[in-house]
Amino acid sequence: MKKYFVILFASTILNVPLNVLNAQTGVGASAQQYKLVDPQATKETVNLFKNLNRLRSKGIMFAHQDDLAYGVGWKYEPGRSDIKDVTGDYPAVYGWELGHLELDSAVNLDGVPFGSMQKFIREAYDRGGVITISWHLRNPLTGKTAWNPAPGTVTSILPGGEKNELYKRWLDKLTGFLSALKGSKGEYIPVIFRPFHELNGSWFWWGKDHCSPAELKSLWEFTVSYLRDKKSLHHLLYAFNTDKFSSQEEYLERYPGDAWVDVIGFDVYQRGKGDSANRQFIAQVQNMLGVLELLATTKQKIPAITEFGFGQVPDSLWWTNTLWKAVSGHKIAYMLAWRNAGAKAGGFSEFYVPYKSHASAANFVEFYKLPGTFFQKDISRESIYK
Ligand code: BMA
Repeated sequence: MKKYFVILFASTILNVPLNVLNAQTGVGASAQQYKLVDPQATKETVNLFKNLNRLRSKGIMFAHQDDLAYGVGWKYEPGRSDIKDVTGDYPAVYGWELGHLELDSAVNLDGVPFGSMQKFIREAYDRGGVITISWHLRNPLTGKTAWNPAPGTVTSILPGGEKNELYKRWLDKLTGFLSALKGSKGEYIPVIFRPFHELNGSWFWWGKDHCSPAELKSLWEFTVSYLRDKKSLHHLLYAFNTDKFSSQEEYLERYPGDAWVDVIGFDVYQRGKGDSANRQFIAQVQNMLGVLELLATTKQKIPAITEFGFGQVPDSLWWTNTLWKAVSGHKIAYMLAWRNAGAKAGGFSEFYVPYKSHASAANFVEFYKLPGTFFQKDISRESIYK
């Protein structure tokens, strides 16, 4: 309080705008100042936004989906992480997935127990890590998976639709999960929530061919308003993300508007192997990042690569020779590598970061050592919730 009055006094005497003094003293970073979706966002949430924005001019945080739960050849070993096995350090950002929470299942669609997930989230937050959450929620109209589009699904869950009540019950379950995330002082753990991802593709029920831009925007607004205004959740940053895109116009086609989004991103995967595929990936990512950064600057949003990967990383130098060439020099906050599921049914192994004996592990260590890549130790030093 006292400090605030000193600043107020200085502001009046020196005729310096309050927000400039506040920024310099670290007092009172507010949701209004950063134009967050949630004007009542908690202090830790505002600070997370502020620090993601500050740090993006210094380096890119490395993120990994389900990092602490399992890796290639192991599951639920306390403290273990494939990233840590290879580098000695954890990622800076941790991605988690809530599919099947809506079914009251004890485990998510990939078998991760929701209780363990909450413990992993607290553990990562305690060492200063960042949390982002996606949700491959089932199709509320058909009851089938997120990958089961059916005409009319989106309108069915909007107000007046036959499944609106069901969707609200699902959002209540989501609220239950999110409101259980608390730090040691009882404060809520901020979460970058990333609903309806890859919405310019057509593989999910909320995808491009299955609803109009206006319907998607209504769904987005309804969801955010419900969580923020009805359920009073104030520890979320909202991430909007597309799949690959080729122009700003395409990127913004389904953008719900600046008042509804805090983080903007896209998902991108390399598919082909070899020099020409690498060059194509670099060019494609650079083009998309150009659009994203411009939008982030004009709209005052946080830009990020919300998912990426090269399945099984079949190129031992990919990290420094391709990925780093694609992203270096770009001021994005983080990039999230998808999950190291390991062996799946049918014998196929799914992973996007190296495990200890993988051929790209040595190159990943080089990538880790670059001054422009941030992992857990870099981020812990920055106290991003303060
Ligand atoms: C996909 C794959 C699936 C998984 C889904 C949701 O890309 O990894 O195996 O079920 O994400 O996590």
